[in-house]
Amino acid sequence: MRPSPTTITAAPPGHDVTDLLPDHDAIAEWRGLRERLARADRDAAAAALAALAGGIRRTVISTIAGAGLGHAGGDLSVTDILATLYGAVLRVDPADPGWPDRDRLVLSKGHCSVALYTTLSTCGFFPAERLSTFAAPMSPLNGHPSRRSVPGVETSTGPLGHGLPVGVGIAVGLRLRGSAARTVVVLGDGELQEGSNWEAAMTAGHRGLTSLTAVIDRNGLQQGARTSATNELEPLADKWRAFGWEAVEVDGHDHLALLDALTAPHDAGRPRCVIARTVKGRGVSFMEDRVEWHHKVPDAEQARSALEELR
Ligand SMILES: Cc1ncc(C[n+]2csc(CCOP(=O)(O)OP(=O)(O)O)c2C)c(N)n1
Repeated sequence: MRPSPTTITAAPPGHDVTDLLPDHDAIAEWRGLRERLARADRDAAAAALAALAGGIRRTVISTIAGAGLGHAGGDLSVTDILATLYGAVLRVDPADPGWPDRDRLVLSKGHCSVALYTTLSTCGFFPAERLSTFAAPMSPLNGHPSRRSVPGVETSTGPLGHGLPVGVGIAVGLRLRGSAARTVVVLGDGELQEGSNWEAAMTAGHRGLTSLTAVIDRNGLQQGARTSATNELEPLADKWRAFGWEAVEVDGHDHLALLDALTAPHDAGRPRCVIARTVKGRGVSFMEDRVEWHHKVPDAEQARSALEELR
């Protein structure tokens, strides 16, 4: 059994609390992928992004099973969104995570940190071996991401409803500095029931933040219930449009549809909302669209079976 955090006085061996160093081999591999994607035809690009997402999904399952903690359902629904963004869209440099003109990604549904950590380590922001320390005492890889301890994490998140307001502030700040960098905020659909999102959406529309994109992981489930049972969100696209945004709906597991939605030029003066229709637990049949997998942890046999399906 893991000791309670209050009994820990020093970092256990192997759990370094200092900054994580970039993984140069993984960075080189990721750069190669970006170059191949830039030259690839659409079929080849789709296959490369599917392979990237498949690897992330498998690591998500083994990381959660190993830690005995995590949010498998939401991690698996957001994986294709993160894989497309980091594989082909965001201008970031894992060797220089603080590059001032980098694009910013805010994972507002911070409970899905394992999907983010796995994606970041796959791009070389830090070595993948460190994922095995996820949620262990003194590990920088907390259950919710911290911008102070993990390279590539732009905003500490976990309390739902904060990512978009912070993302609006980031986008305004970048614009004031004359930077062309984009800000992308990935939100859960259940999270949209927090009113702060709509204040932020109103501000972004009013200010015409064309450098801001919100991506909604529209899996229809939240913790313990369907979003529609708790507080109906539809007509969701119309709501964003009414706040001065352009809104598009795509299949959130179709990498090319995501790529198109995330790279098309914005309408003049409007932020964009991409409503990505997803399946919670995507890729693992016994997790798909099952509310209990919001934060249930697979036992050894379930993890084996999930990994088998994800091969
Ligand atoms: C302000 C706040 N209230 C409650 C929670 C607890 N909580 C964590 S995840 C979650 C459900 C989120 O649903 P959704 O945004 O749809 O995420 P997904 O289904 O994609 O995992 C809740 C209520 C929280 N993290 N923050």
